[in-house]
Amino acid sequence: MFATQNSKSIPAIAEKIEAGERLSFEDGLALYTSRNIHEIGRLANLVRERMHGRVAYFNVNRHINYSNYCVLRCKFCSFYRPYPKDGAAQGDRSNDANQAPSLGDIRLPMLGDAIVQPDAYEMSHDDVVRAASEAYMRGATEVHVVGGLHPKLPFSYYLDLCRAIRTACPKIHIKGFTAIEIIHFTRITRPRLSICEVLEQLRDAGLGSLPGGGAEIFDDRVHGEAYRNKVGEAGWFDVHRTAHDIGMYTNATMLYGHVETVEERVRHMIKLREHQDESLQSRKAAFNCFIPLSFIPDDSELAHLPGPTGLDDLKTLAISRLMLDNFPHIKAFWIMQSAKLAQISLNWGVDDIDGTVVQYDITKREGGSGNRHQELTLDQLERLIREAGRIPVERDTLYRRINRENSDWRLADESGPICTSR
Ligand code: V47
Repeated sequence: MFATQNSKSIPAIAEKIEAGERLSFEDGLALYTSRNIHEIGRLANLVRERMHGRVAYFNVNRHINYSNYCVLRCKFCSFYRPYPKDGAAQGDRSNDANQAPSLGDIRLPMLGDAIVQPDAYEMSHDDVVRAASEAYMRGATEVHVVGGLHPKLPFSYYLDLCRAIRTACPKIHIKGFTAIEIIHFTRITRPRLSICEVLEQLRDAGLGSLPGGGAEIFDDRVHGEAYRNKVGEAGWFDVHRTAHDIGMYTNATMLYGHVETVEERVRHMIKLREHQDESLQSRKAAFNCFIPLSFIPDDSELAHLPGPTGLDDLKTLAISRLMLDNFPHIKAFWIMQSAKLAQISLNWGVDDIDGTVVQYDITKREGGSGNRHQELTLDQLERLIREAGRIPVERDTLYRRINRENSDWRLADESGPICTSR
C-alpha cells in the first residue's frame, strides 16, 4: 500500500461503506486521488457482492448503428460523417414528414459540396431488419439501435424501423435511441412533438427502453470544449425523466478520460444519483444500469490525448459502484474497456459485461478504419465470467433471468424484473 495525501480519509470512507452510508463528493474525490487501489477494489467488491452475491450478468444482443451521418461534430467522436450539403443527391426527404423513405441497400456516399466520405452510410429498413433477424435467429434477446443525428430522415423512418423490427422479431427487446436522438426527433417533427409524445409514439411502435448514451460529462466547461453543439445535461435529464415518468427504463453513461477532471466525473455521478433518488421515489421507472465509457481517442479530434489507463478504468468502475449506491447495476462495456479488463472488473464493483454485440461502429478495432465486426460468443462471455470466480447469469434488457437452449430462450420468471432497484 502507498502512503498518500488522502490515505487518511480512506479508512473513514471504508467505515461509511461498511455501514451502508452514502458517500459525499469529497469521498469520491478522495477515492480518485488515493493510490490505495487494492482497498478501493475491496470496497467496491464488498458493495457489489452485497447487491449481487457472486452473480455476473451478460446478454445476447446485437448493436445496430443505422447511420453515421450526423449534424454534430463532437470532438471525441470518430463515428460521425458530415452529410453532403447537396442532400438532393440522396433524395431530399426533409419535407417528407409522414412517409417512410424507401431506401435501397446500405447507401454509399453521394457527391455534394462536402468531401466524399467513402465510409459514410445509412441503413435501409431492410438492412436493419436483416441484421436484427439474423441476431434473433441466433438467439438474441435485444437489439441496441442508435445512430448519428441524421439531417434528412423523417421521424416516420424511426417509427417504421421499430415496427419493422417488431414484426420480424416479435420477442426481441428494442433498446434504442439516445436522449440526444430523442431531442432531435422532437425538432424534426412538424408540428413539433414533445419529448413525451416522441417516446410514446416510439413505444407504441415497439421501443422497449433507452440506452444511456449521449451523457458524456454533465459539465458546462467540458461541454463547451468537447461537444459544444450537443444537447446539454438539462435536455439529457428531461428525456430520462420523461421516460421514467411513463414507465420506461433507461441506462446512464459517462464518457471519461478526455478533457474532464476527476472532480467533474464525481459531480456527474452525483447528478445521476440525485436523479435516480427522485425516479425511485416518484416515477414509474428508473435507471437500470450505469456504464462508464472509456474514451478511445483514435481518429477523433482528440486523438492527441492518451486516453485512460487500465488503472483509471478500474478505479472509475469501482468508484462508480461506490458512489452510485442507488443504481442496481454497473456495466463494463467490454468493447471500450476491453474483454480482459472487463473480466478483471468483475471483482472491482462491476456486475455486468454487456453482451455479444456482433457489430459496433461507434468505436472500431484498430481505430476508425478498423473492423466493425466485434463479437464475443455466449461461451466466451461465460468463460470470462467463470474464470473471474463469478456465476454467469444471462439476463434480458430489464435484468430478468433467461433460460436458454441454444437459440431458443424464454424468461425464467415472467413475474418481473430482478434486481432493478435496491
Ligand atoms: O454516446 C463516442 C460514446 C456512446 C467515443 O445503455 C465514445 O446499455 C469512447 O452509450 N470513445 C454510445 N466512447 C455508446 C453507449 C452505450 C454502449 C453500451 C451500452 C449502453 C447501454 C450504451 O459512446 C456515445 C458516447 O458517449 N462514445 N465516441 C469514443 N471515441
